[in-house]
Amino acid sequence: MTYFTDVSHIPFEGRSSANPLAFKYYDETEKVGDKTMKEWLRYSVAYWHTFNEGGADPFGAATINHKWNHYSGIDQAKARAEAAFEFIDKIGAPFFCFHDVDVVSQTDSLQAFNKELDEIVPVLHSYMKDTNTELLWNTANLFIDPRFLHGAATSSNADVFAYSAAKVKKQLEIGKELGAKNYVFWGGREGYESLLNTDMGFELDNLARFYHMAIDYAKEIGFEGQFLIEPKPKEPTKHQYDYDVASAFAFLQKYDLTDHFKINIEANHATLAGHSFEHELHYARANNMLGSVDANQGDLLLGWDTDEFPTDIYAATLSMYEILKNGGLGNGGLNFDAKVRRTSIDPSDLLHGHIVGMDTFAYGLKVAHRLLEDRALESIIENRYSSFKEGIGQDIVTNNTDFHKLADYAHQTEITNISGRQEMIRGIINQYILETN
Ligand code: XUL
Ligand code: CO
Repeated sequence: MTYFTDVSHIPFEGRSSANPLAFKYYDETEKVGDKTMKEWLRYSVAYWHTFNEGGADPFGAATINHKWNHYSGIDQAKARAEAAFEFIDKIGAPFFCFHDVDVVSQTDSLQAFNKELDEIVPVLHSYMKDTNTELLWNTANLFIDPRFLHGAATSSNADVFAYSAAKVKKQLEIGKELGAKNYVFWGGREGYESLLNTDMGFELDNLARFYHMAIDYAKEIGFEGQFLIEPKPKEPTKHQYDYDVASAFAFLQKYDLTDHFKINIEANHATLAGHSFEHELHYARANNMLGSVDANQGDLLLGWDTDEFPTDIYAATLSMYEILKNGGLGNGGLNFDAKVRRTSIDPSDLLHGHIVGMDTFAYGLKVAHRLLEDRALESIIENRYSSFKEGIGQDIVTNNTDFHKLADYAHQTEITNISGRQEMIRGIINQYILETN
């Protein structure tokens, strides 16, 4: 069956095109520096939001009723996979991502669930081959099942810890089979609702034990994907342990896990943590922890994770700037962890959401590349720190001084500061955004 009947594929038509079902900026073959857009951006379609989502919100039922969701059991899983790969092929994304419960229906027994997975995985594999699509990451959903009421790997119930391990074990096996580039841990229930009944230190020790066992198992079966932690400060849990990049990094350092993990940064999670997207990317890059990106945007007027498709060219420019400074995303990619609004009820709205997201980051990539090539910001930053290039500054960075020498120096020196030039920089960025072709 064909579900997306409007087009056979989304072409690149350039900035003057008036065709809403065409890319204006994303030309997958266009070279930006030494790589093509396709290679830099590594776009991925999120199975859950694109094919399972019905548009329900805390106050209203589902509004979106796509034809591929009119089935049940394994027929449902197969119809959804058929629609998914028709879409992925037409939009031209090289990757996709899924949770276990996205590709088959949640069932109460682990045995029945795994049996359905065993049935759908070869179907996914064959579509992947036919459409030349790769798996950016898969993950076990450790938050939706009522069993996870106290958490998963941080549950106060050891049986739930074991159940969580069984779910991750299965996904690592599937990841290996499908050649997953990464495995994501997002700990929606790994946190606490009340400190009054919580032993945080114990829960964090258990979380680390869980991750070490996952690493051991991956090694045992030859799973070669990169492990990723996806921070989020809250929602659904009041306080999530992987609050932001900084707290995830501190956790990984404490438990000797930095060699095995990188971070998957989601824009809307950064917003909820009170950070900008580029802050989180910069923090990860500075610590060699930037792994992958969930590309979306939030709404500053709403206090929850609205998971909108990214349309903000300014934010996309600054985030692509960080990604280029990082030399790209390695095994990672830009995964559209984004959903259309509940009023966008047609299959074609899914195409429009991805088109605008892919065009936004393609444009951001071009602007960021020009900024870097011209050293437009780099030369300002270099100048700002120039006092460390010679004299006392050089002594500091080469470890050739101490508090005695610094104090002697300070007593004899009149300090003169230079301007930070923020307004000028904002003007330069605007100019680059407006004048990129
Ligand atoms: C939830 C979220 C998840 C993770 C994967 O906010 O972002 O979909 O990306 O579990
Ligand atoms: Co996400």
